[in-house]
Amino acid sequence: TSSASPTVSPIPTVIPGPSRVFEKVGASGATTLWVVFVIMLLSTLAFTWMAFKVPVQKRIFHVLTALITTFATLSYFAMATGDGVSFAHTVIRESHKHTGVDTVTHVFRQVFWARYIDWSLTTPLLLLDLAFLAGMNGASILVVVVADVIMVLLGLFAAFGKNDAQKWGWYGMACLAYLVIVYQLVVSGRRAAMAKDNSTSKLFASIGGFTLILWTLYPIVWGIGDGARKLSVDAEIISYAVLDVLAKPVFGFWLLFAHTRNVATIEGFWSHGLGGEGSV
Ligand code: RET
Repeated sequence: TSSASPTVSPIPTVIPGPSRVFEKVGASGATTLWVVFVIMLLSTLAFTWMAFKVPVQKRIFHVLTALITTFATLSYFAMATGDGVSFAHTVIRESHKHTGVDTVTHVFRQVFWARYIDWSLTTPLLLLDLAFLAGMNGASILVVVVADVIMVLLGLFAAFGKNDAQKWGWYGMACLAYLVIVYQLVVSGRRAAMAKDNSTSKLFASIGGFTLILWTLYPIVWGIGDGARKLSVDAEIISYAVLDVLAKPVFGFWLLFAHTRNVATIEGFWSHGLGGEGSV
């Protein structure tokens, strides 16, 4: 008796309420975080061991580099165990002209804020590595380090932006801060390095170039991941993992081996009776 009658227009019994979407870490992301934790830990041990092999006056690059991977080890431990992460909440409203129904979707995406704490401490230390290698002046070092801290903190605000205007507003300002860093390295850094010996200026050119290429990939990953939400949380974790391993341990081993070799060459040069002081 209650079967559908053709004269009664169908009324939806459930009016769709706001829907919720959760974007969070999966198995591949979790494994990646643990793998990078182990890589950072082993690198820290290696850098610390290398530091003890050189006299204390020549340890500055070893100490900087070991500190960088120490912070990364701690941050990856936090992320791998589910610490240092929160959900960023954004509301997406869509109006569907054909149905006249507006839909509201609440998107909750995991943001690993531990990364930003890590970057706010480690990227200044990476810049100090480059600045000391080049022999940059104090004013330039101050500018590059402060611009870097501003960049990372604005990136953190952008990641938790409530709407597109906020998110991309912070992102744009962070990119300007990044341009200040690029300028300082390419102009002040290179000028300072050119005034040093040939092998140091060559090393600065190659390791500085490597740094600029890698660092430029971070805002790109951010833009596709946290920004446009086109990358899954796992894909984002894996992308940053590759970049982090290149920017910290690989950068560190390269710098320490190349610089130690340079110092040895220069000292050999001076000790062969050509006079002067081979201070590097
Ligand atoms: C953010 C988003 C906002 C715009 C810009 C960014 C740049 C980040 C960079 C990070 C570098 C990290 C490194 C980590 C080492 O392990 C914050 C992603 C410009 C350059 C080198």
